[in-house]
Amino acid sequence: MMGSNVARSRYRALVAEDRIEVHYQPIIAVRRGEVIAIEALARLRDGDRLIQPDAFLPQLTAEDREILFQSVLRRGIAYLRHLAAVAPALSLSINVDAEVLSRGSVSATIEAALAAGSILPGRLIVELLESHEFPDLGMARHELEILRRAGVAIAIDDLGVEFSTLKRVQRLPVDYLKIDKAFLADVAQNPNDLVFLAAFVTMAQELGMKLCVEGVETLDMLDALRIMGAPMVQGFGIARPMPEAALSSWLAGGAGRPIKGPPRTMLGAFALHTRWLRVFLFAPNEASLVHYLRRDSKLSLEGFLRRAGLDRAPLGVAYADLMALTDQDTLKTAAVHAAAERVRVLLTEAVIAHGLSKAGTPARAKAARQPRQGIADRSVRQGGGIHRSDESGAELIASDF
Ligand code: G
Ligand code: MN
Repeated sequence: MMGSNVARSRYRALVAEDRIEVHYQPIIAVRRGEVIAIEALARLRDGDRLIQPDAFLPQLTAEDREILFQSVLRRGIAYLRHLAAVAPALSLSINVDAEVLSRGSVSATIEAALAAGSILPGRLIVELLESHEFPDLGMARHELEILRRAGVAIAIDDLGVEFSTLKRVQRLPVDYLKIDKAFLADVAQNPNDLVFLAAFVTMAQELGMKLCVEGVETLDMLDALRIMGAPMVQGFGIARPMPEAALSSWLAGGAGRPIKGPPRTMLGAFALHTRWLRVFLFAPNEASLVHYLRRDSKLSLEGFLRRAGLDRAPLGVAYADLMALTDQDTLKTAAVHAAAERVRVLLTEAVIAHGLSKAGTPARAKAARQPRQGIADRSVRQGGGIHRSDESGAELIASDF
């Protein structure tokens, strides 16, 4: 192990020598099942070793990190140009922290790089990292405003942790939220964590902002997020960050296809019931309640439970009880709520008992246990597996609201 001071000067020297490599991780639009952006992620090359940002970033000064940013930007734009024939509309995400942004030259660097590469500003996303506070908030805001006016999208990265607070969303010129992977990480043990993601989805819709959920590692997570209407996702389950050559062949692997239909996994079923509960809790009047809550509505779990062979299980019985209550002429709200809570508790238990990615066919479960190979490779892009709309008349749940 290198001592920390040795490592620090080594990392700084690598940046100064531009021993920087960029890997790219795809971001997919969930409903279309298509790659719409790639995030540029910096690595440092030291002989055989490829050093990851969590190791080197804390060791660099703001000045080093600005040099790093400039290099990643230049390489990313060159790569977009290289991809022009395969992916002419692909967007590029690059990361910048609050200290670098406060130095006041990021917007000029970006405008020059875009002009030099003939890339439209609308294809660039600047992700503001969670790692630092602003030494000069006025300057940083000024920089962001220039970029926004030019048409560059501004994202809050890793929203919900460290310095990526809701206050930044409220007060900075931001139009894109990237939700930290912490909100998904424990969802197999705590499916109720999806409530936070549902709240972020609603917030982005109401604010007219784009939204990407990070850390999508399994099919279940993708299924649940699709049901919840999350517009974009990123994570090892879709694809790992890759060097240029690997990403180019990954992109050449085929066009995306829409991901549709009812939930395929227990976590997806849980997400659907969470939506049902939101409608129940927030619907403005009884007429709309009855419309949405019924057994034949888009929010119905009946088909899922039947296909999963659970209609006679306690969960299925509890769901039938809930539906019987919604069939009544006058809704008994307290009773409906209690029955819905029981369904939620049983679904929680079922998610925990099944573990992630075991609700599908064996092939599906296997695919999800090997996220390295990528869910999207197999099922989104090539049409096999879990997302194929293999039931005739499948509803496009996610787009109904
Ligand atoms: O949000 P941020 O820019 O920090 O995210 C990018 C980092 O997160 C990269 O270092 C990438 O390797 C990592 N990452 C991307 N997808 C996943 C995932 O699904 N799970 C985990 N644990 N890390 C991921
Ligand atoms: Mn990022």
